[in-house]
Amino acid sequence: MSKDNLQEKAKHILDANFNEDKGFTIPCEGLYPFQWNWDSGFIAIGFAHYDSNKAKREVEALLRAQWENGFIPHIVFHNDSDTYFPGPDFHLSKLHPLASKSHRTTGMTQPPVLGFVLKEIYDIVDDKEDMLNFIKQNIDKVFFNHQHFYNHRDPNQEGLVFIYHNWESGTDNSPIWDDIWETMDPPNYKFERRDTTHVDAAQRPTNREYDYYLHLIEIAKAHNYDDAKIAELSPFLVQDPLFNAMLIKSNEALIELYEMIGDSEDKISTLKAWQEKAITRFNEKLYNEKLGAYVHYDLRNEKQIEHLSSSSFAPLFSNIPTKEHADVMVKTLIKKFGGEDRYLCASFDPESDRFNPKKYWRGPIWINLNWMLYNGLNNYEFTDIANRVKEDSITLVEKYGFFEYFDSRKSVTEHAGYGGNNFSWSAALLLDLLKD
Ligand code: 9WN
Repeated sequence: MSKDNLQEKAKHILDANFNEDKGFTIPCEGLYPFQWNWDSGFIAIGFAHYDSNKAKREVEALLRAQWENGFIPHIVFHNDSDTYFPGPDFHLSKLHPLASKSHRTTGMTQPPVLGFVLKEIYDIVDDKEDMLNFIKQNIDKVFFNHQHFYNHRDPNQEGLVFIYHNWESGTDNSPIWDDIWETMDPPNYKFERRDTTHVDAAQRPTNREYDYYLHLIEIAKAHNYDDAKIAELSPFLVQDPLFNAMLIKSNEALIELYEMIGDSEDKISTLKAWQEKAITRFNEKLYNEKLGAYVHYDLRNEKQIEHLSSSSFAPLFSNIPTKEHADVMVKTLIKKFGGEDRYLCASFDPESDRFNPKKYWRGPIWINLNWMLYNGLNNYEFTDIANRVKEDSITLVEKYGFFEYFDSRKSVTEHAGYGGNNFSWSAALLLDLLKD
C-alpha cells in the first residue's frame, strides 16, 4: 500500500469510529464501544493531522467526565452498549462521593497522557493561536488531575504514584501481573464475557484472569473507590514505569505550555518540584542494574518485579534515564527484543517462558508503545534503531491491516494482526509516524 493510501485508510478508520453526536471516538467497533482515556489521547494526536476540531472535541469529551476531585476515569460510558463487559452497572462510579454527576464512568484511571497530548497537538496544527486558546481553557483541568495523583496515589510522598488495577496500567494482562495473581485467591465469579465474541479467545485473557480483575474492583467498590482505603487494602498496588513515565512526560509538557501561556508561576514551580522528586525517585527505585532497564515495583510486597517488557523502555520517551543508562537500555533492547528474526518491539521479553506471541499484552507488538519507543530513542539520538521501530510499525500495518496488536515473529507471514481490527490508535499513531 502506498503512503497516501495508508494515510487515507487511517483517516477513514478514525472518522468511522468517531461518534459525531457525543464527540468522541471508540477504540474499536464492538470490542470497545465507549470512550477510553489513553486511547482518546492518542486518537487526538491522529486527528490533529487533518481535523483539529475533532482533536479538540475528543479531549473535551474526556474532560467533561472528570470527577470533582480531579480524577479522570479510564472509561466514560457516554452511551449504552451491550457488546462490552464489564459495563457501567458493574463499575458503579457513583459510589465515590466526588465522581462525575453527569457521566457514568469506571472508578479507575489509565496512563495520564493528556498533558503531553496537548503539547503534541499544539505542535502539529497550523493554527497555533486557536490551539493555544483551547489549551488555555483546558490546561488547569490536567494540572488538577496531576495534583490528584500526587495527593492521593503517592502514600509515601516519594513522587511515584501507584496503580491498583491491571486495567489502569493499559498493559492489561502483561505477565508482570502473574506475580501478583499468585498472592490472591478470588472467588470464581459468574459473568458473561463479551470480548471473546469479537476476538479469538486465544488472543485474550482467560476467565480465571478476569476473576482477579473483577475481584480488585469489588475491593475498591466495597470502599467506595476511596484511594486511601485502596492503598491500605488492595492486593494490587504497583508503581508502574510506563504509567509514571507518562505522568512525568505530561508534567514536562504542562511546564512548557504554561510558560507559553504566561502568568502561571505558581503552577510552574509546583510542576518543577514534582518533576525533580519524581525523576530522582524513579531512577533510584525502578531501574534494575541486572536487567539493564526499568521494571515495575510491587508496593504491596515491597519489591521490584524483575521482568522486561515494552514498559521498561518507556522512560526514554520522558527523558528520565541518564545518557549512560540509556546506552545500556538500548543494548538490552537490541539483545533481548531486537533479533533479526523479529519486528520491534514485543510487549514482553521474548526469552521468557511467560512470553506468548499472540496473546494481548503477553508478547505482541502494540503501535502505541512503538510510537513512544520511536520518540524516546530519538530523544537520545539513537536514530537508526528509532527508524527501525518506525519502519517495523509501518510494515506491520501495511501487511496485515490496522489491527490492535501484531506478532513480533517475522516467520509468521499470514494473519499476524491480532485483537480488534480498524483499531483507532493504530490508525492515529500511524498518521503521526508517517508525517515526515
Ligand atoms: C480494558 C481500549 C483498551 C486499551 C487497553 C487495552 C484494552 C480493555 C479491555 O483496550 O483494555 O481497559 O477490555 O481489554 O489493554 O490498553 O486502552 O482500547
